[in-house]
Amino acid sequence: MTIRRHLQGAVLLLAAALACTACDGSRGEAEIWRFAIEETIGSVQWSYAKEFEARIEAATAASQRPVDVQVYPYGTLGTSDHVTELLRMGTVHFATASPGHVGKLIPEAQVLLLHFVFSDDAEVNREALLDGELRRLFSDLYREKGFRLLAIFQEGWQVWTTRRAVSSPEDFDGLRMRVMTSPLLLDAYRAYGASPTPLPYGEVYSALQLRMIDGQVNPIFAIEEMSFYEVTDHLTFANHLPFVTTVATNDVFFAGLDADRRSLVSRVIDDLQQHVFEVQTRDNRERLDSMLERKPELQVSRLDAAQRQAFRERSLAVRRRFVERVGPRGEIVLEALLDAIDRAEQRARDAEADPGAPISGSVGPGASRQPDP
Ligand code: 6CS
Repeated sequence: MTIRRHLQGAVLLLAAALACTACDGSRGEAEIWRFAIEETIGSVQWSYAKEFEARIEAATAASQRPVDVQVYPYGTLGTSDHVTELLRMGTVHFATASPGHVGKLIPEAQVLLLHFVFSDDAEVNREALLDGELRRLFSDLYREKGFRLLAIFQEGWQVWTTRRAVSSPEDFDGLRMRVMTSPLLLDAYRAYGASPTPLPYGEVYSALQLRMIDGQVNPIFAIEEMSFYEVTDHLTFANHLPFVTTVATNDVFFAGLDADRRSLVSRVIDDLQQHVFEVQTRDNRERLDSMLERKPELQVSRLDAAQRQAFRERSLAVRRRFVERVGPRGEIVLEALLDAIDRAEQRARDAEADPGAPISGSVGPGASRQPDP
């Protein structure tokens, strides 16, 4: 089915849903906000969107026009690309937009796909993704495409899930690795000698089962709920990249809300940062255990410093490739990300050295710029 036909179908589906809502007297006055996510029911994005729904609906329940947030999980409106297009058209009002897919439309967002740029410490990365300058740059890029950026957050370490063991770049030689559809991911895996294959999320399981691909990469919670572990044998933590997503709203829709509703959205989104960090930490831990219970023969390995260094060295050329592909604005966002990580690492070091000291914002070149991981 073409994207256009699929979108027409999705728009008809939404129109029908809206008509039914209007038929329901108790809901006739409700203002519908549609939130589409790129993951299935039970995922990290699902928890995020459902919490958004609960908080927005509770806050507006007593008002003249309560808000009814409707969450559309992955598949109900098509692939990630379809969801992005529906957000652009204003058919959905809120959506998650992962750089692994939205990087086709906003090439600079692919900076969040570069390997071995982030800290090894998830708390540091959380801080860095809240950095004001980084977010200002991203906000401008999103505005150019008709979106308003609301949040950037991580969902856990990307973990390689493969049929054969991969502890060195040589092990990737010729390996058909499924990647999300942003072009930079082709460079990222070619640098290791792999043969990257872009596919939508919904096609990964059957591609692994049919041996059209040899591996894929995703956080643990996704590997569990999409059952990728059933059709692979090795899980490898290289901690080369956290899975990062963004949340956006349609700019025209958002500008049309009254000031109270806009600040309610901002408040809820800010509060959800902590919520989603806790959800992803818990889900990634618990689901590794549950996968191992179901498939004890699964081989789980964590690369050591020397093994990571071999991958890191290969990955450095991809930073240059990113700037070549994206141009001067790519260089600016890369610098901003590296600076944000440096600052967050410095603050973490200061806090460790003197736990009682006030948090400083001092900056210095940190591990993200150094040749050693
Ligand atoms: O691999 C993917 O395509 C998807 N993975 C996750 C964890 N979220 C959304 C994304 O589209």
